[in-house]
Amino acid sequence: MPVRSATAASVGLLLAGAAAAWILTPAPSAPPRAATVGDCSSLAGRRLGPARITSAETIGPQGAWSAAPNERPITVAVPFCRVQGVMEKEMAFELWLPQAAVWNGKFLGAGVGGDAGAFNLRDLPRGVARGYASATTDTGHKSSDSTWMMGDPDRLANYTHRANHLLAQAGKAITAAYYAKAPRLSYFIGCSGGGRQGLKEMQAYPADYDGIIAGAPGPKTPEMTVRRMWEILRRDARPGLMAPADWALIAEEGAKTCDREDGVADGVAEDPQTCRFDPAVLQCGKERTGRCLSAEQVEFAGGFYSPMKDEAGRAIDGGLLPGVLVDSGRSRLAPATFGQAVRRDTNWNGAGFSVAGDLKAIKRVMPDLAADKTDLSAFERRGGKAILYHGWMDPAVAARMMLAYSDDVAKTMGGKATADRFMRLYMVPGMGHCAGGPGADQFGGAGSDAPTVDASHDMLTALEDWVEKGRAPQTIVASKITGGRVVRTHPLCPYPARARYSGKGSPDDAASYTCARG
Ligand SMILES: [Ca+2]
Repeated sequence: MPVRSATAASVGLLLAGAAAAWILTPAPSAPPRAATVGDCSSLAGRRLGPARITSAETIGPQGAWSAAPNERPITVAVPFCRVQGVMEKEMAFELWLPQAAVWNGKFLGAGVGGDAGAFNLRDLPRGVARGYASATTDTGHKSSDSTWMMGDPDRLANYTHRANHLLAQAGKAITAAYYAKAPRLSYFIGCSGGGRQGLKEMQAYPADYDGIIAGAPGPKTPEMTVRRMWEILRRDARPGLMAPADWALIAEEGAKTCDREDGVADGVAEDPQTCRFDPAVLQCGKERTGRCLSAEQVEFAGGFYSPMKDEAGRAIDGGLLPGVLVDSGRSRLAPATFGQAVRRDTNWNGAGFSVAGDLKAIKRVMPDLAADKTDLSAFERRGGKAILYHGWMDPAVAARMMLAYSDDVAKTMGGKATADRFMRLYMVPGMGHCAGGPGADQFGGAGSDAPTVDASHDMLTALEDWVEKGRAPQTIVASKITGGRVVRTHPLCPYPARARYSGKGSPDDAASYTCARG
């Protein structure tokens, strides 16, 4: 089995941290030349599907090549044709085409997280190395533009759903022109906002992709964005009440309690849903000395773990699981959404925000932001297959939202067994948002190959086997990599199964566990 060198897969790019100032080469003035198979430069200037190609150049093998000045360099092992272009007015895209002799005959769309505005430059080289024609879009704005959500309904629609649908059309058309042959199969991969894009493709454009991997997708993104804003305003209203160490204490104690409850103290909880943890046990008093919280802190912090309620007392979400660290990062997407998209105000300071009112408003101005459609019969009828995954310890996209969506799909599609025929969900113990945390977080989801590339370690390979050979994915063994070495393996079980420790062997070895239901 092929073993590849492990990469430290921080998916920072997917979290909208990357500010890729992308400068497109102007379209050449010369008329398009007739294309011949595998002739890269002949693509420049052509219009194919919804795409206008602005640049096409061969990138040769080299040790350190950067797609943009502020992007991390990658090793180019095999040459590829780099196509850059625009769809409609402003949706920029990249399509990387391996040489015809090594093309696997397939197309890969790579999603982008956060508020997009950048390219997924991790899954592009990964796709090319596997022989895929691989494409990504910024969805129509640059992350350097901090006011892109102001007022333009087209931009909001492109971001919420249109850009990736057009990417599938453009990418397939250019791929077909380059190889003189249409791709036989198409796949999509993404996490966070990129996962939401994957769900959206499956729900709204079921003919675009044969296989989809969607990580931490946040089906109910409007509700989730309201929670982020609600959290920010709630914290701002009580400055100085909670130090970072206080939040950490609650998360650590919660995680410790839930870790032990699954029968093996290995640093991660198999299923924190079944775990009971009340932050009140941390209240300073006779029984609790040393690190402890005041009654006021316990009440305040506990509110973040409870379901968020609207002004009429109706629960909008399921709250956070014990052990999750309340996210101290300031989402810029939530204030931009409610300031710019809803109120058309770049200087909005939170005034007038209400859970019920702003939830209604966000659904009005971004009607396609939610990716919670549960009738997936069109996707299923075409033979489409989907693998979803989610970190149990995700502070940004609550795990309960993922479970609820999975259950709702099963209900709509006629039961869990029917849904299992085309969709599997893997909950990842001890993993945060897309990656990171104490758990084993390398399994070939979005961002990088697993250290072992086969169907029982690498999700993209598992999905290929499902689509192409009819072999449904089973247990996937995730790895934890520290200092370039695999230091721990752990089985990911198809939900609702969970890993059970056999009672013997190292808790850090996947072989010491079996997947079981209940
Ligand atoms: Ca445990």
